[in-house]
Order: sequence, then C-alpha cells, then structure tokens
Amino acid sequence: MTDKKPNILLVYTGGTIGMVKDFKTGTLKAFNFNNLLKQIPELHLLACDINTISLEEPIDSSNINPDYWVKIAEIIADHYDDYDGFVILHGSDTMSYTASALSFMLENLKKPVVFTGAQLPIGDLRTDAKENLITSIQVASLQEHGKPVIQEVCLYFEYKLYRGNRTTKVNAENFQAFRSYNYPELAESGVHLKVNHKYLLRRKSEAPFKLNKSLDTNIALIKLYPGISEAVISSILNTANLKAVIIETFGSGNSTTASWFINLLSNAIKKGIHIINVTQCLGGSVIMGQYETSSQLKKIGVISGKDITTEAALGKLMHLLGQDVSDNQFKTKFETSLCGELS
Ligand code: ASN
Repeated sequence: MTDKKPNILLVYTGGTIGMVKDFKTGTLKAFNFNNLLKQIPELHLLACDINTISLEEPIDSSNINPDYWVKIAEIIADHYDDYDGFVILHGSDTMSYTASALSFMLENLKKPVVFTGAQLPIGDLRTDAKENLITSIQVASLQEHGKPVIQEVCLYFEYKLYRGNRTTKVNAENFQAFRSYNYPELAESGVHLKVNHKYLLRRKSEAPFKLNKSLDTNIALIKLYPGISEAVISSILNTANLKAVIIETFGSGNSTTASWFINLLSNAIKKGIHIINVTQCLGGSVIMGQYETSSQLKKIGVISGKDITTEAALGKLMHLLGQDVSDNQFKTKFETSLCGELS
C-alpha cells in the first residue's frame, strides 16, 4: 500500500451552497469556486488532495434537466481514472432526482460519487454548508485495503449518508432536508464517522465502468387523487410519442376500480405504453393483488415499482427506455434492482 493521499474531484453545479453573502449589500451571489480553498481554509486540513471543476454557468437546481445529468456524468466519466472519489455540489431541490438518474447512468461504478449541498449558503454565519461539504469529502476519501469504501452514488446531508436513489427531499426549512424511508442510512457522522458496511452496494460483476448517456424523456407522471377525471388521464395517455407512464397510486399500489380508468390503462398497455405503479406513500411498497383495488392493475400488466421512490422511478425509466430494452424484457428489468434502488 502506498501513502498517497486520496484524490477528490469536487464538481460545482450550483445551488444555495455556492452562494456567498456580499456583506456590504447583503445580497447573495454566486461564488467563484476556483477560490474555494481560500474561502474554506479548513479544506487544507483534510487528508486528501482536492481539485475543483464548475459548470460553466452554475444553476439553481430547479433548472436541472437530463442534458445537465449528461454533463455531470460526463465530467465524472472523463476524470474517472484520475480520481479516487467525486463530490458533487448540487442544489437541494432536485438533488434526489439527479443522484437517482446518475446511479443508472454510471454503470459498474466502483468509486464514490457523493452529492451534497446546503440549505444556507456557505457564506452565511449559520451555514450547514461547511459540515456537509467537509464530511462529504471525508466520506469520498474513505479507503480500505487501497479501495474506496463507498462504491456508489450517495447523498450526504445533515450528518447522514444515504443511498442517492433512495432519497427524497422532504423539508424546505430544516437542515435535515432529506430522508430515505425504504433503505437504512449508509453512514452517520457523530463524534465518529460510522459506516454501516452491510448496507453498502457491492457489485459482483467485474465489468468495467460504463457511462450510459442515452435518456428518453417520452414519459409522464400522474399522481392519482380522489376525483381525477377520465379527460385528464386520457389526454396524458394520448400524448404524442409517449412510451411510459408512472402512476403514483394510493397506499400499497391501489387505485380506483372505475372501469373507464382500468380500460384506459389496459388500452395504453396494449399499444405498448409501459405503466409503472409507484406508491404516493413515502415508505412501504407496492404490492399489487393485496387489495381488490390493485388486482386489476396486476391483471392488465401494470409494472410494479415495489418500494422505489418516484425520483428513482423517473431516472430508471428514462435510462431503460434509452437502452432499447425489448418489450418482453421491460417489466422484468424494471422490477429488478439495477443499483439498489428497490428491494
Ligand atoms: N433552490 C436551491 C436549489 O435547489 C435550494 C437549495 O440548494 N437549498 O438550487
């Protein structure tokens, strides 16, 4: 083993974390990340080497889209061999979507990709940014027997490390903004940084790292509510070029049993549109057939999202549609875990 310090690439995409307060005017403004080490001298104390790279025009994460996901994934792929780990600074609003999508795009990842951000800018006196940033870098630097401890896309926020594709932003006010209801935390930061080794993703395959850039956005998301009309469902299902729809159902995957609803879904499936059942509940799983209100969905060929989050279901769907998976294989592929996104 060599004494070489881990090498971390910090990728700045935007978001609140990267804003600083101009103390003269009191306004928040974008931060020149090339000066990061000057702004946060603590980073020099970390036992790793850090380089930074920034999107040309950093964004508020509400402006994120799959083109940006490709840009971020390309930065990681282009530098994959040169770094031991990656920390991605991203706005918190859509961080779970980006972390989920990247988990499918970065196939056979064997290095840490840690997403983090903050609820208050790094220049704010009460900021949560410094702890999030410093611990994310430490997490990305963890090595055991010369190999990274974390070998997956994860999200670090407010003392907790989560699997990225299991997270959801649940709070716009609290520092603890994220939760992972269906999968335990990968690590917790207290006096010690405790890693829950048994929950870490370990791929059996020795296949090399591969970047999947092809994402198909011909999809839709419908959240069911009592009173949703035939006209609304029908107009969405008649969207030009539509290939798949995620339906956020009630409880363990239940929906209205109204015949217009089942018929619309059944006809869409016959036309080759994939329908995915994801629960609106934050925790728990879709179990089609448990109640009468889901058995027809099962019968007509609706795909079970099991305990996947909506964020991960969207990324997985865009990814699988981009991979030209055959119609016969699609259901099985969607219902099988690719990188720990469902149980
Ligand atoms: N609007 C910000 C963003 O997502 C929120 C944040 O980063 N806390 O870019």
